[in-house]
Amino acid sequence: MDHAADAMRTDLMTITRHVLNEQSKFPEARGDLTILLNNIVLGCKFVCSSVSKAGLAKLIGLAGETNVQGEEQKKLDVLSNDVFINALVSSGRTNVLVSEENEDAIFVEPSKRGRYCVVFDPLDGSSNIDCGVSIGTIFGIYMLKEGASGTVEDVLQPGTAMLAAGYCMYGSSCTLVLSTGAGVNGFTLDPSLGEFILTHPDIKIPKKGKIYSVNEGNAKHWDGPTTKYVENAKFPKDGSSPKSLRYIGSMVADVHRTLLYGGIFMYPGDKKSPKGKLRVLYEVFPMSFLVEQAGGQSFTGKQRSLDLVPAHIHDRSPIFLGSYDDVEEIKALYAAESA
Ligand code: AFP
Repeated sequence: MDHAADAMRTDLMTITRHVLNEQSKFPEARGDLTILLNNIVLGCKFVCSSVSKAGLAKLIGLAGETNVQGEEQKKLDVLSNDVFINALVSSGRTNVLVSEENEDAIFVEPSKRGRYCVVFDPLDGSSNIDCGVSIGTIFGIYMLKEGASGTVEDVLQPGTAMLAAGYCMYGSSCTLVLSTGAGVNGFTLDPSLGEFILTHPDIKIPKKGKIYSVNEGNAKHWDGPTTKYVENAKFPKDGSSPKSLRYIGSMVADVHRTLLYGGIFMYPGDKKSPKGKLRVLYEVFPMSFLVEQAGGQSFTGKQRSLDLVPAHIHDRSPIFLGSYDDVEEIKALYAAESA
């Protein structure tokens, strides 16, 4: 980033301005999605500020612990969940919410209800908080179907029914990546302005990458196609260079790198956990939506990830996402196995 040039820049594309521009392409739009997204952005700013102060404020620790002043402290993931629920409900535009932190779906009270359902993981990768590794919030947005009253069935929809999805990464900078179904854009929080500024317009994932990203500690339990893919990545038979391995263990950070640099991110099913680890509604779907919008692919080992229909709000699925050609390769290995 050219900071000197930045200081001179006077025409800033903030996320609000960007979303309003998108809205203006739909004359029938009432601005509800814009208001909802604004509230999500507010939640992200709040969590970003809490994450960056976590060490200082002693926010880290077990939920219910007390700090040196004897005050009750909330663990960061509990705090983030409260922040997002409040931001979403107070937007007056939501109906059914699903959070990674809540066992059951949340039904917004009638006076505050709107037309949107939001699925989210308020602080994904929270086991990384204590060592300062990037973590993030992931979200996906559905619209209630015509005549729907707001039940759990309204969120048990395939990923193809999602209207918008995004994540906010709390790392060396705070970056929000968003798609409302017309490409993917990345915004970086300018702390001095308190605004997310468009810094990564129209993100396109490279068609083929040089990186694979997976928890290799699980290799003992992998199925044939995953094992073969990783073997080929390390010892390519076509004379190409081996791929690099990068794995942070924080989905937002691993997917963010994959979007920008290309390659493949995998959390496969294995003999111990046939459905893998990652949750369909608020991890697999939003990230698959973004990767497809950026020109990549997302596959479960059996089908396109966005075609899944979850039976329960916390269902899991294997996932292979990233550069188009790299996902083609794993698809071919699964096809060969079932042939
Ligand atoms: P935590 O929230 O428990 O840290 O889990 C993070 C996560 O859901 C996702 O962000 C990572 O991609 C994945 O789990 C890492 O899982 P492994 O630790 O099993 O590799």
